[in-house]
This record gives sequence, structure tokens and C-alpha cells, in this order.
Amino acid sequence: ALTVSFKAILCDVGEFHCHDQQTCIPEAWLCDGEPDCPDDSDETCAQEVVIRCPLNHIQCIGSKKCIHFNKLCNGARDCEDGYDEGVHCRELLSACHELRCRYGCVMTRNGTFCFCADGFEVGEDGTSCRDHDECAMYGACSQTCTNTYGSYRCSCTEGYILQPDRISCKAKQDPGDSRPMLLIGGSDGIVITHLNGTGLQPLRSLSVNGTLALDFQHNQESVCWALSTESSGQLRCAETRNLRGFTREQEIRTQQSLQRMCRHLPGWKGITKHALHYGKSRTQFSWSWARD
Ligand SMILES: [Ca+2]
Ligand SMILES: [Ca+2]
Repeated sequence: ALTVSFKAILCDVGEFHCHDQQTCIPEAWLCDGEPDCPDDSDETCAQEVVIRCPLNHIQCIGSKKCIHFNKLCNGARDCEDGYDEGVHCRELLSACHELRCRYGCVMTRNGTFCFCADGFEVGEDGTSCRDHDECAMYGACSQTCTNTYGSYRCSCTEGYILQPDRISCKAKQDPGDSRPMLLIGGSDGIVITHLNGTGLQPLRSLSVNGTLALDFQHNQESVCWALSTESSGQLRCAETRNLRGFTREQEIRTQQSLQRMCRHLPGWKGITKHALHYGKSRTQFSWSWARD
């Protein structure tokens, strides 16, 4: 099991303190429909949860369910509360007709608008259809995203294989390869462990408040981490040969305040978000896969 030591955590400005008193999450993750605190205290929301439905989907009122536009006014009740069906389906027919949509017309209780085939979005004129750039949305693919006309394609960098979900990538595991390892930036050091928590080894101890973020560059066999201090942050990188200790450690000078920057690095959101799910081990982890 993990033997990192834990300290009481005070959250930063812009963070929410989970009711377990141990985990901090960005305020933006409050009431997003996805539990991030170990005790789910970020999802006990007074107001309605804002759900973002996928393209060509609409949210049923009063539930988290998203249904495809095709299911609106199709004669079958798809929302539990019947939001998708009703007299408006007949009353709005002529309004829809006047829109002269290139592909299809959506009728909701709030009015009508055009929609397009899956993979396409409505153009500026409100009626024509153009390709939807799926790659513009962060997280569409785990590694490389290629937008195509009417669709998109995910691919993986060398050494990784695309998974059956056609989105995620996993490292190829050849018989001679080293086993996957987990790098953990804890409050008092960077440690490495096997995925089952055995073979825990400290790589570097830290005297300041701990790591804000941690990343592993596989092609350079190096680890970079951001440290928080009271007033600013510091980015440091070191080489790790076979993940046995650090060599050639150096500070990377940055112009922007690092504390602010780390919170906005899009590529790191997924990592830290997962880290907080890991919060049952009672610390604020940033972690990164070395050979996922
Ligand atoms: Ca329906
Ligand atoms: Ca596309």
C-alpha cells in the first residue's frame, strides 16, 4: 500500500474544499454532474446541474438524460417527463416548414431550429450544414485527432495501440518491455510505484508545499513537475534513467506565474482530475502514467 505521509490540506483560492476535509477540487468542477470529491460533496447542488449534451442531442427537462433530436416528436416518449412529445409537435410543423432547413428541423417546447446529420453542424445562416470539427473539443481523442468531413479519426503515437473504443491509446506491451509504473507527485515528494502499489520508491523529496502538476516525457525519459510556494510556482525537470532516481535536474524559467498557468494547462486537466478521484488515499495527488 502507499505510505506517503499526509497533512491537513488548505485549499487555494478558486478551489472547493470537499467535505472530507482532505481534498481540493477546482470550483469549475462543482455541480458538473460528475463526482470529483471522494464523498461526492461537490455534487450536492442546490441549483440545476448544467449538462452539456453531445452534438444533435437535447436534455430532457428535470433529468440528466440527453436524447437525440430524432427522438423529438417521433411519437414515442423518450424523456421520462414526456418533454419530447406534446401538442407543440403539431403546432410547430408550419414554423419548421418555413425555416427551410437543409437537413432537419427540431421542434421543442421552446421553439424550432435546424439541425444537421450526425458529424455536421448548422452553418451561420441557420439552415445549411457544414462539417463539425470534433477535434476542436478537448478530449475527443486521447492522443492524435484528425478531423474529416462528416466525422473524425483518433490515432496514437508510435508505441501505442488504439483501443476498441476508437478513442483511447494504450502502450504496446512487448514481452521485453518494462512493466507499467505510476509516478505520484505527493505533498512531500515524488514517488514511483507499480500499478498495484508495490515497490514504492521515493525519487525526489520536496521541501515546499508539494507538486501542483507532474508530467512524464517518455521520449526524453524525463519528469517535469511544478512546485507551489506561497507566492509563486516553480517548474523543474530531471532525467530519469530507467526511472531510478533523477539526474540533470534543472529549473525551467517561465514568464507567467506558474500557479496560475498550471491550472489552465489543458493537457493536465485530465491528469489532475483523475488524481482527485484517487483522493481516497487522503492526499492531493497529481499523477501521470509512465508507459500507460
Ligand atoms: Ca420521442
Ligand atoms: Ca468532422
